[in-house]
Amino acid sequence: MISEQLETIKEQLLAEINGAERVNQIGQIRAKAFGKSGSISALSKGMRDLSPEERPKFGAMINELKKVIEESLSLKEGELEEIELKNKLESEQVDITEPSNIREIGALHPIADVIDRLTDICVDMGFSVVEGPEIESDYYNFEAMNIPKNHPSRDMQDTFFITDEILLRSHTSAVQAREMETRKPPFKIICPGKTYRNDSDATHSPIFHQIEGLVIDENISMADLKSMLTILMRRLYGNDTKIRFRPSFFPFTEPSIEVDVSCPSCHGKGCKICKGSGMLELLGAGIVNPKVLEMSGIDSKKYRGFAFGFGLDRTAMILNSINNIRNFYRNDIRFLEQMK
Ligand code: FA5
Repeated sequence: MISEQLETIKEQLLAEINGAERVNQIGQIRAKAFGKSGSISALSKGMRDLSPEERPKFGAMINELKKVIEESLSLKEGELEEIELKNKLESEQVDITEPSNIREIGALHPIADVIDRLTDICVDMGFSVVEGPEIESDYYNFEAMNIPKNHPSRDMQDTFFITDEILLRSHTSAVQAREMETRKPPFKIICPGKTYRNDSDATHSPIFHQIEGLVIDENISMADLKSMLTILMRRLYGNDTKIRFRPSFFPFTEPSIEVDVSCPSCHGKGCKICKGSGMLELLGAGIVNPKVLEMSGIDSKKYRGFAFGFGLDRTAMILNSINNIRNFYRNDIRFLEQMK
């Protein structure tokens, strides 16, 4: 009786194992055979009803059955695992000949790039970075810079006035007085930002960018200013660029200088861009006028200072050999793409 039962269970289990199509079915068949209420476990329990003489014989038959079923399960499991792996590899295959999605790489706008470069060089030299308002009062833009109302030097900068007292700042020098009023010397600051003037040609734009530098300390001299500017220009343009210091005039510095560098378009030979001179004016600078120090509450007997104002658009033109300043403001993607 038990032997018939055993044979039936064996056939059923083997048929199920043969018919299995997925690895997880093998687990289910294993539980069905060897689990607590599994068919082979039930046979083992049935041994209790046999006589002591019959038990060893059927015990050996059950062990043989267990062995056969376990071997078939393992064999089938191996086969199914192999098939599943093969199917998975085939379905997940990557076609390396497919064209890839090329991601566009952006680039900084040349002026933003110049601001970053100059700021990094100045920060290396110990300057702190400050900001000031673009909509400025007449006082900070002109009066505190020793340019009183109706003074002819106001004509040097064709300014956009909003009211009699409020204007779009025409230079970042407006930040000087704001900082001198609040800081205690010695200090070194730079202020990069937008500036506005009623100007427009190949090297002048109504909106442009400057970076203002101001150093206030004891015993400051023209030699400090010239050596600092030389180091700065060399780090920015490399050692080959020609640099020219010229005497100049600004009401807020005395003495004053202007600094020119060789023209990017003709490399010093003279062309339309540089109006035949071979050089482009890049910045104004000088020793801070003692009157400006006093107006901002700094003791001009104890402290001196130097200041400089770089034109950043011109700097970007020279670095990228661009011959028309308007290109920076046209937002032409083809122009910007060349900057990568
Ligand atoms: C000034 O603006 C002074 N505040 C600079 C200064 C600062 C002098 C501190 C002394 C001490 P200037 O007007 O020369 O100076 O302008 C400085 C630079 O700004 C110029 O050399 C030029 O590179 C740039 N610049 C002036 N106007 C324009 C414009 N319309 N478009 C583009 N760049 C300009």
